[in-house]
Amino acid sequence: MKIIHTADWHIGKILHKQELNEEIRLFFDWLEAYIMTENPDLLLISGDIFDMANPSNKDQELYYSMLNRLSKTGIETIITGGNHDSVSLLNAPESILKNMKIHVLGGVNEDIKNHIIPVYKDNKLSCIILAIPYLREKDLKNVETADKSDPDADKVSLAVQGYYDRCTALARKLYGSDVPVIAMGHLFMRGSLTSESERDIHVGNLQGIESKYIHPDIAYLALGHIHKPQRIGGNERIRYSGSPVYLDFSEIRYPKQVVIIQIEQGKLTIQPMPIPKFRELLRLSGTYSEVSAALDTFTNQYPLKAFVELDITEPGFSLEVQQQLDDLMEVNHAQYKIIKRKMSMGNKDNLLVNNLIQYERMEEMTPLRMLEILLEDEGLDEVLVAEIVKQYSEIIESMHD
Ligand SMILES: [Mn+2]
Repeated sequence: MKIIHTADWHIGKILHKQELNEEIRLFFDWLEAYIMTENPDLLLISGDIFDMANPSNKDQELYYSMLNRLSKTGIETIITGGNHDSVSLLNAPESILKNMKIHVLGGVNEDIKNHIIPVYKDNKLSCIILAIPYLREKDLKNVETADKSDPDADKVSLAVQGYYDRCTALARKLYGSDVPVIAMGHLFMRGSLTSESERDIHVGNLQGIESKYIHPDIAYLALGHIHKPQRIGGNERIRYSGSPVYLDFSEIRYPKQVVIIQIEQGKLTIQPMPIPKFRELLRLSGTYSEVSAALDTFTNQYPLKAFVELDITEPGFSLEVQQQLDDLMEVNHAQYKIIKRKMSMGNKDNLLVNNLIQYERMEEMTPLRMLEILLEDEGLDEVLVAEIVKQYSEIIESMHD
């Protein structure tokens, strides 16, 4: 049995006013072609299907047409909701998707049996999937916590552990202990390396969940939430597949991938599989002339036009440079598009000018970041700031539910 693990598609994501659906489309083509050649049996998508809880009709069209293509390949698919997803939006087509071998679990179901999916190959039970979506605080309220004796453990970690333990135990009870259990999750694990494109990842759990809380019977934990592909704590069995396309300039240093899990006679082999790069995200910094020289020699090697971020520092204030930069932003170049610019001229004596130039970044700021700046300005104690930010994030998060 062969399984593909992916997550964090973020259909509808907009980066500095630019849609990223073109690269998602190319990823879908690649994924479909891979499935047709390699014939995997199962596809796991661990949350954050859409970037927003209320995706546009166009974004939904992209999603459903992909589900249709997946169904035509014959693969079985399991989709769980992430913190960006609307539970009811994902669940709405549940009954029709079931006929297409697509299971969708947008949120926590009252009957935990619904989160346990046996997967068969040639009429033989091959593995059991614990299809667990993003766990919201309200889902964890009534969970029997696993180990009350550990004084260092935080409540969220214990409740998450309790929930996974309950599902694992029920899976064992229903299907015996001979087949591997594979769990899905949309969690923030302790020790994971984040980028700038995850939104409010620390909600309810600042430290993240330690891998020791993951039940030893879970042979593989297919994670979503963090966009950089990685193992947790050097552990092969706990992995983030990462997002399939670049969602932010902070992600440019690492390659994108899906994870392939093979099960043979109950044994797992885990292998990352690189996804081709569809678009270059290029960060250029230096003086105006250095940056424009770099742009002059730039050659795009990827199917889509490169997106460029400029970070320009000039030794002194110059209207001429300001004008040249404005003109550069307007150029419709065949190889690249400048989608973001930062500029500072001189230093202390031009503080006011710099503030004015930076002002446009305000519109790119999230409300959370503004709150942080405000609190920083107030000179409040760090612990208090963290607590206010956490409570604020929880309120915002509950509004997305
Ligand atoms: Mn995400």
